[in-house]
Amino acid sequence: MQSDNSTLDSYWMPFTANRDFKAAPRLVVAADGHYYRSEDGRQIYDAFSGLWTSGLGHCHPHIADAVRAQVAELDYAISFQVGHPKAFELAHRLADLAPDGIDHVFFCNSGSEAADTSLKLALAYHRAKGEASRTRLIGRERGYHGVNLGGISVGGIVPNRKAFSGALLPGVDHLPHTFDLGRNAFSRGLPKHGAHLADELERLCALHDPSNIAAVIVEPVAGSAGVLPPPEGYLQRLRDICTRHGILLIFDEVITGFGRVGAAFAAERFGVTPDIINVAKGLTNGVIPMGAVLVRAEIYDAIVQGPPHLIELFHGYTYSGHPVAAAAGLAALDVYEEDGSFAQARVLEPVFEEAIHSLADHPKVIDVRNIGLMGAVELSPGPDGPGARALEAHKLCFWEEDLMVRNGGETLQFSPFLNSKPEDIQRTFTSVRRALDRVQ
Ligand code: PXG
Ligand code: PLP
Repeated sequence: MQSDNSTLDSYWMPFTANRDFKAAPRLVVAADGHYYRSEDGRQIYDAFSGLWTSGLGHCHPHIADAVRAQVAELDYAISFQVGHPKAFELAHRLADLAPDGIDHVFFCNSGSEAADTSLKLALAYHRAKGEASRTRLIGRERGYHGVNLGGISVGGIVPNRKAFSGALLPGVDHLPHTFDLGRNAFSRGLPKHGAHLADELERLCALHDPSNIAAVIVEPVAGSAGVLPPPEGYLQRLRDICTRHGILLIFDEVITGFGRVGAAFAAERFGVTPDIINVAKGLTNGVIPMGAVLVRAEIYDAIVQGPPHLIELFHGYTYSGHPVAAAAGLAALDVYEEDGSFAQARVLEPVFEEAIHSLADHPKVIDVRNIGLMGAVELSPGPDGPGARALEAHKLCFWEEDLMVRNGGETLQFSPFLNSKPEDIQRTFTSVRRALDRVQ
C-alpha cells in the first residue's frame, strides 16, 4: 500500500521532525543483509547498521530461525519468581564474554532501561555496603544514556534535557565533554589531547567528598553526540580516580558493545575495566528489543543478601529476560563467535578510516572522527541554520544515492556492518561526497 499523509498522521515518531517527514515520507518496507527496500522498490544500502543495532546485517537467517522457533515454543514466561532456561544461558554467555570480574547480568529491554537500572544498582550497592551517603551521580556533557529520567539526568545533550529540567535528578554533576575541534580536528582513532579532562573528576571529589559519590557513567566513545572517541589515556585516568575513591565506574556500551570497536566491548579494546557495563542494540543484533546490565561479583554479592526467602532487589521489568529476546541474543552471540565478527570489524577499521577521511578535503567538512567501525563527519553550518545541512544530506542520500546515512546535529554518522564489503564502504563515501557537493 502506497502511504498517503492521512494514514501517517497518528504515529508520533520518535526523535523525528514529524511534519517534515510526513510531507515526504522515507519509508522502508523490507530488509535483507546490507540493504533495505524502500516503499518505492529501491534497494538502499544501510551505512548505519540499523541504528547502530544490526552489525551482522538485517534478517540474519540464524537469528530469524531462532526467533521463529522460540515464539512458537515459549512466547512469554512470567519473569518474577519463575525463570526459563534461555535467560540463564544468555546471562552465562554474556558473563563469559565480559572482562574478567564482570559476571552477573540483569536484563531489561533497551539502553534507556539499562542506564536507569545501572544507576539504581550503584545506589543499592553502596547502601548495602553501609555507605548510604554515596548518592551523587556523575555523567558527562554531551553524554547520551537514553531518554528515561535517570538517563537524561546524567546525560549531557541539551535538547534532550531542556524541556524536562524540572524532573531531573538532584545531586548530579557532569564532567566536561572531550570534544576539542581546535586541537584534535581530523584525528584518526583516539585524539591526542584531553586526558587531563578526566582530572575534573578529582575536582568534583574534592568539592563533594567522595563519600557522597556513588558512580560515574560515561560512554567509552560518545556515540549520539557525534562519535567522540576518548582522548588517549582518558579512560584509564577516570578508572584510577574511581578506584582511589571507591566510586563505581559505569561504561555505557549500548553502541560500543558487540564488535562496534573491534572487540567484544570497548572495555577490552581500551584495556580499561569498569564495574558495570550497559548493553542493548547489538545484544540481539537489533532483532528483538533487549538491554542488559553486566556487573562485578562484588555488586551482586553485596546486594543479594539477607533472609533467603526475601526479594533482594526491588527492580525488574515484565519483559526482563524475555524468551524471544533471549533466543535472539543467543543466536546473535553464536554468529558473532562463528563468524569472528569482532576481529572482522578490526580488520575493516583501516579501510573505513581511509574511506571516511577521504572527505577531509571537502569544503563543507570541518572534522572527521573515527574509531572501530564508528565514524562522524562534522559539517560547517549551512545558510539554513543549525542542523539543516546534515538533514538535507541525509535526504539526498536516501532519495538520490540509495544510501541510508544518519544525521545528528551538524554531523553525518556512520556505523558500517561488521561484515561489510570493503568496496561498499568506499562507495558509501563517494555517494556522500556527491550529496555534500549539492547541499546548501
Ligand atoms: N546509551 C547509549 C550510549 C546509547 O547510544 C541508549 C543508551 C539508549 O538506548 P535505547 O535502546 O533506549 O534507545 C543509547 C541509544 C544516534 C542514536 O543517532 C543513538 C541512540 C539512540 C538514538 C539515536 O546516534 N543510542
Ligand atoms: N504500569 C503499570 C500500570 C504496570 O502494571 C506495569 C507493570 O506491571 C508497568 C507500568 C511497568 O511495565 P514494564 O514492567 O513492562 O516496564
